[in-house]
Amino acid sequence: MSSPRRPNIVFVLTDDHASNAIGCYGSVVNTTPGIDAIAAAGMRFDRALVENALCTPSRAAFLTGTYSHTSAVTTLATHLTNDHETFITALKAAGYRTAMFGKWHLGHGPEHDPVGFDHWEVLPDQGEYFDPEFFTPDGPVRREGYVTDIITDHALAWMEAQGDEPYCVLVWHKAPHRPWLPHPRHADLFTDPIPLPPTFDDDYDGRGTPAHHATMRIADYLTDIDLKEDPPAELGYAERAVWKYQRYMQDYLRCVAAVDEGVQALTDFLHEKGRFDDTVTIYASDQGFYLGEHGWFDKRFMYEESLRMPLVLSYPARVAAGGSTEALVSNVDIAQTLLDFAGVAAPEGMQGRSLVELLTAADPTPVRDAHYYRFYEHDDHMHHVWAHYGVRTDRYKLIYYYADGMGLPNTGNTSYPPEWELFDLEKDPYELTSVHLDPAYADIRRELTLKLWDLQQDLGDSPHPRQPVPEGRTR
Ligand SMILES: [Ca+2]
Repeated sequence: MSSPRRPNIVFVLTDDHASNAIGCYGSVVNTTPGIDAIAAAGMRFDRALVENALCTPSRAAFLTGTYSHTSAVTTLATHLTNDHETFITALKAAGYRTAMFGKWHLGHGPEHDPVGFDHWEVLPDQGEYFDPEFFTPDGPVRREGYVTDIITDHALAWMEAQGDEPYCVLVWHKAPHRPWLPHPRHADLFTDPIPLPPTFDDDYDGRGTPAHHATMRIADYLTDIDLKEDPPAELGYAERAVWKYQRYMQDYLRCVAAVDEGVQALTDFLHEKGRFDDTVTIYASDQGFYLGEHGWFDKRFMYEESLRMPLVLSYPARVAAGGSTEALVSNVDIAQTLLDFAGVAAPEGMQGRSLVELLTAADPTPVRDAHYYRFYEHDDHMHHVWAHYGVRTDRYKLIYYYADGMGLPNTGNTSYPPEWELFDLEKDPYELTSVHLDPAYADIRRELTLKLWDLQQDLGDSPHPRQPVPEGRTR
């Protein structure tokens, strides 16, 4: 008896696409029929969390199946060295055809160029929206057109050329990353007022210094380049903030519209070829994003909007349609999940979990009881978010801002006293009031402090020297 055909893998990753701007996650600001169709044909993950809410480290986590301290890709300035094994190198060694199109952002040159791919064409660093240059093994090429469309079209052409052998293609978009330049064909979308999120006027009362200190407020920190036009002169501060939100969201959502069309084109192609059912199709973003929640744009914080990435996956041959799960899953899990579906052993040292049982079993065992997060870029010159780490369980979140750049690149030198925050997500889903000093939460705080300490030991990370050793543990 011949074994079942190994699945194709089509992995679409976007940059900074928040769940709150995806229809199947309940968006009230836009629709995304292409992405929603993947969820409808498979599984929607409602608690897919990143281990570091920043472009470069998150990409490394997806590829290597490891946390930032293991890959050594902690900030935007630390790039992935290509001696690492990834799910791509493992798939290629197992006979898969492999290709990469789009945003790489893991460094360039002999030590950092993509490895394990039969074909690759990647944007230099952040890349450009219009007439972008791509780096390829044969040198740089400039292509006319809109970046999202070019990435999709080139991926489709490569898929068409693969014939019947199993392949894995990464379609990793730049969009909808700042500065949010949409295609002119979408210029008429989102001209009606876009609803404000409930925490748009957040004044950060109830949180520590870091939320006050960050410079991500839409009202104050979006630039002329972001907004592309000046607010009407007669507007007061509050009205101007709403005007900027509307301007920001229009361009952001128009960029998403092109992404969703590209996703639709990819799944249309798979359906036409009769391959949708035995293809693992994934849509995810490298982290979440603030779409006016807490008054912010951008990411970085361990708060829900940036911690949580959208993640939907279809594979009709093995995964039932229309499912959703609140299991705590992570971007470090994707590498092992894809290898497991392909029947390829994960390289030693990967630190995630395969989600195949969660995706296919009627009564799966829990994936994990707590998620570990760490953000390293301390007080950078643009966003001024403090470095921090923490743990999130089903109900609670503990965050430690150790307030130190630790000499890492792209981090500030200023030093502040460390601070803690603790949130009860059941009672306070918007994370407006830290209960770290509330005596009613003393037991929870103690338990989570131990959980965080133990997770760091288990994963091979080290608590910051400033953090006191919890009772019952040693450094
Ligand atoms: Ca990103």
